[in-house]
Amino acid sequence: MKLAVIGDTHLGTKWGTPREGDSFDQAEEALRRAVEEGADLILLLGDLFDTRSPRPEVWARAMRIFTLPRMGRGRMRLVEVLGKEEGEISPLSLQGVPVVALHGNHESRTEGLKNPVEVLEAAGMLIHLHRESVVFEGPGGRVAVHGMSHVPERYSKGFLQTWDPRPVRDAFNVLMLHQSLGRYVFSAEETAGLSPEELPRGFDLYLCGHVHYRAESTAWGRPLLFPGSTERTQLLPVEASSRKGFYLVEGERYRFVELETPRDFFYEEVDAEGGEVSSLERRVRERVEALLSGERKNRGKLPLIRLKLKGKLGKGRKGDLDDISLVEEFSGRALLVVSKEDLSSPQEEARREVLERLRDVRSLEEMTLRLLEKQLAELGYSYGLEAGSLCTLMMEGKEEEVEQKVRAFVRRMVEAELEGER
Ligand SMILES: [Mn+2]
Repeated sequence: MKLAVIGDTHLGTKWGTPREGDSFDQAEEALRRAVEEGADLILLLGDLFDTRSPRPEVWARAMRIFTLPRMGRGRMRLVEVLGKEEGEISPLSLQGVPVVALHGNHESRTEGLKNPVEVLEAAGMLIHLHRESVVFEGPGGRVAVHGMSHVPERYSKGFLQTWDPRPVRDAFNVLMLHQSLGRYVFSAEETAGLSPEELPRGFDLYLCGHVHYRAESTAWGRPLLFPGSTERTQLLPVEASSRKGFYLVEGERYRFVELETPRDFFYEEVDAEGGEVSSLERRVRERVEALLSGERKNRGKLPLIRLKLKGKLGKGRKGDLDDISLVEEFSGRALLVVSKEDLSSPQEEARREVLERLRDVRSLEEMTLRLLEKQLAELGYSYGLEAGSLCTLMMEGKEEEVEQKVRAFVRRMVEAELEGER
């Protein structure tokens, strides 16, 4: 029995740009090749679409792609459904090569509203799982697919625990999720609510979407696979160094099938090295020319080149660097994405310092407190009068109490002065 495992396809991403066809080309290739390779079941790990309400143009292209497995040669029979009402499963989705899918964070909608993956289910294109399981039987035996669609990271552990999926006896058990998992996260800003050690044990294969780069790990001694997205969405260095594709799994064995449709992607960092804007622009041009004349895999599409400019300009402002003209200049030969966030200049540096100092003072209350502390320190008498508590009292509107404290403080101060004179 052969399973095809496809990660986030993000259909419709980059709509209205020269890259708007990419997500469709790659999803189409993945599904078509899964069918051609003889997959008995296709598993989609969520974020099929880039948005929760795709436009009709995206739907039209998506429908043609999801029709492909319906026309494949199917050998699987649905034998059991757990947690799901059988009426939700269209007989059409059991024809050809069945597709079982999760929805991802990009498709999540409020409870009670239909998300686009559920719409595909209603159209008989696939079976949608959210804390539910389906069991199929084919020539190679039984396979039980257990799936939890995306939930906010802080709930993932709890939702998984209350669902409490159990492996089905005498079947090859697959557990699929769309979450960050331990050190496998979508981005550095995200913290996983669940780690691979916290996954329930006893499954033969663990699959996870959401993470956009391909990764392989283990959970309870079994493979834990992250096929990664079929489309490049983040343009990070990790996406430049890894290929896009999907997994074919047969029992204990699995292999990664590389896609041929993705355009080449290069990630380059160019340091200003204290030079002028014109010299940085010249170095950017040289770097792009070198990439364009170098080794390429897909010459049928313009390559995507992300240029991360960094370091400090000797003079001028980074606004002087005309990235729009650069993008234009190469538009017939490459798709350039220029990021200037990590580039700085003497002027911008000074402005950043002021902003940082302002950020230090987090609120008006804090500013008041600082002033009060400073003035008390200048008086040289700190005992009996603590700026923090005075400030709190004032904020709470207890001016009378503040006045009493200050009076008592002044009295003690005067007494101390007199004491000293005696
Ligand atoms: Mn995604």
